Amino acid sequence: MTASPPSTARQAFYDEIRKFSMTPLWESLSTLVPHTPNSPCVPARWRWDDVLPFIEQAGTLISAEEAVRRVLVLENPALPGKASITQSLYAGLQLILPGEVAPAHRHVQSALRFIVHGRGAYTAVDGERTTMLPGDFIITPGWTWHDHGNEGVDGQSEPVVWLDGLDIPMIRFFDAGFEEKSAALSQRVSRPEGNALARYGHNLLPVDYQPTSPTSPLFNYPYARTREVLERLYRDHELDAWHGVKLRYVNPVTGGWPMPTLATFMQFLPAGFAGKPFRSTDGAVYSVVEGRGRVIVDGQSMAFGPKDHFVVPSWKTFTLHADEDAVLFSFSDRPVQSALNILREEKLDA
Ligand code: 1HN
Repeated sequence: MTASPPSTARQAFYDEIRKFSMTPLWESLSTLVPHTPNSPCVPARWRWDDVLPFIEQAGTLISAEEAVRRVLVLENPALPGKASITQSLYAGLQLILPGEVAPAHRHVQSALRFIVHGRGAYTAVDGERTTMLPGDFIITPGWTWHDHGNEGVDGQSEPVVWLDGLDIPMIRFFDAGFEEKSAALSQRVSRPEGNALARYGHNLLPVDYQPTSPTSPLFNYPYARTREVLERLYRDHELDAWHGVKLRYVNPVTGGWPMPTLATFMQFLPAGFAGKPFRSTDGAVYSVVEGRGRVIVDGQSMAFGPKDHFVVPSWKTFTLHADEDAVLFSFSDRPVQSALNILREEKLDA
């Protein structure tokens, strides 16, 4: 890849033009325009058993209110200091303890929440609260007011941990980030819980409904429903040799992705599943909901179990294997790559 070092005359020339903020393209052309994608990111896994004690410790060191968001960022080991799990994606694990509030704010970045552990926290988005239950996929659209709290459910209160997925690196890339803090700690509730699900979650829409944003107005996709569909389709033999039973979440208004920048998926791998190799240009972050198995990325095997997280970088060939019935949530930057017409994927047969 790298050619021989430049001659003394050329190097002197490069040093000279450097002072005028110029650089020779021919020394970096093959890196700038790679023959095939060559992600600097590495496959990585965060075991729940390793992570949980640190999350608990963070809970003793700082409150949700002081932290604003008490999150341990999942950083790609090859991108230290970048708060990125891939070049385009941010992921973190957020903790909210019973009685705590994470104050209201809004920002251009879109966020997804995937509930990993505990029941009874809520998130409020633009005046509507939704209770978070494990396996729920919840959306905070860009520039919507949001705050979180933990008041418990069914008289029980426990620490709640969720995966945050955001498009932070993309927004940073475009230098397009804005943020605003609310004067109120928690926003005023203006609609009853379940209103969005009633309006948008039943293959019906209010007759005069006009979308006001590209993001799905359905902001909680409950796990109970998702799980039932996976089970049903598995019974109906809809198993893909690469993906098992894999579904994409949709915006019910458009049939497109629920979020403009992030794609989300849920898949079921039956016990004994040994997937065929797959690669795509959208690297993906996985949250394991149920079951144990392995992901093998470029020959590197990573075992996974419930509440573990792992990342598969762009264009790395990988296979999924399940020792037990397994359910995996994942997200990627697929909507952006599709919009730019650069998405490529390959189901390999080897
Ligand atoms: C944010 O607003 C949340 O609202 C979580 O819970 C993680 C990471 C970076 C910037 C904003 C939240 C975030 C974030």
